[in-house]
Amino acid sequence: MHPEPVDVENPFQSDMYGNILNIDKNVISLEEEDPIKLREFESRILSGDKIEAKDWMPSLYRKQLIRMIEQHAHSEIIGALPEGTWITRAPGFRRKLALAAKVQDEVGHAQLLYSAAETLGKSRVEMTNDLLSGKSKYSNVFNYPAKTWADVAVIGFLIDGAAIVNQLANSKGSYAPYCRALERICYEESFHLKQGHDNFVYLATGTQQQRDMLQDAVNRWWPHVLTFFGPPEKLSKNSEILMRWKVKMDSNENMRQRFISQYVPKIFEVGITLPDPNLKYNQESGLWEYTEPNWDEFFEVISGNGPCNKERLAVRWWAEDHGGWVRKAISGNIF
Ligand code: FAQ
Repeated sequence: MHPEPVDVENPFQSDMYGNILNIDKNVISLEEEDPIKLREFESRILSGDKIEAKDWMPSLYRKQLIRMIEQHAHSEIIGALPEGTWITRAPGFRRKLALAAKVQDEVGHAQLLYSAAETLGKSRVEMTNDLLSGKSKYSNVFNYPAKTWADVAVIGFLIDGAAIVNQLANSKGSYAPYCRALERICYEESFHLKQGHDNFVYLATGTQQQRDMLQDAVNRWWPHVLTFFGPPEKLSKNSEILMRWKVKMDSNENMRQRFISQYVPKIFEVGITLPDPNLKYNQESGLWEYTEPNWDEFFEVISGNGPCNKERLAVRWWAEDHGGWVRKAISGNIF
């Protein structure tokens, strides 16, 4: 039985900007916004200016940013879990140290991102509640199991690689607190990528058993890696407004193409294949052709019905349950 969601009056609720709002109720359409303020806001964005937390912004910009940054923060926390289960079983002391440090970094990224989202008026407690209740999403890829040590190599190389493609682009975006967090995160992700690449190449150039294990992990993860960037345009309901406001700096498909161009050659270079007979570079269009991932499965997974959704949230509930006394003790409210 799950405990009640934490109390939103909890003293750890952020009020550092004094603007805790009922975000959903306060969202108005663009037509209802003050047209002069809206025009000024959009021309600032167009000129490459950054928006700070206390600047005027349309309520929809605020809502969209909270949704996206919060989802990103949850992804870092939940993303630590598949790899985290391998810390105790890492092959050797150095691999164990590197993995433990990487997993800690991911949790630190969540901390940075929750802080960035808090600047927009949603408290950490509300975000935690929304993760626990299943209301908020997190990256679909972390709802699949890390079955072998090779999965850790694939996550470190390909998922971190995908994350860098997305985050490097978006760190040039319009909302300053998010961009500052992303810049810092990208430095650390680049190191994770080196760790993942080293692990990947080591297995790819190892014994037949190691190569087979890696190939199996790549076969299982490849379709999910492609979905990491989100659905194609026709299914992407948020992209248009987010690109107009330079929160997302490119479309989901362009980010996916960029990733494929950078990483497919690196995978082939070490003799690993990809489980897609249609994957090829089209010289004429300058784009990669590939088998469309199963978007029905993707939407099922992000609706809470993936292979590991329940298991992942159960860990968060456990942490909530067992960490409550620490929050109470720090707040002085121990009874
Ligand atoms: N997973 O309209 P769009 C990491 C949802 S960081 C789950 O295109 P949007 C580090 C979307 O929310 C992990 N849901 O959505 C690490 C929307 O539903 P909603 C993640 C997804 O927001 C590495 C619906 O589909 N990175 O991995 C996904 O414009 C290794 C329609 O889609 C970020 O969060 C998905 N993949 O574009 C950690 C970066 N894609 O909310 C540990 C910031 C879409 O309207 C180990 N986020 N949906 O009900 C973004 O750039 C964007 O949010 C996208 C999605 C590109 C992910």
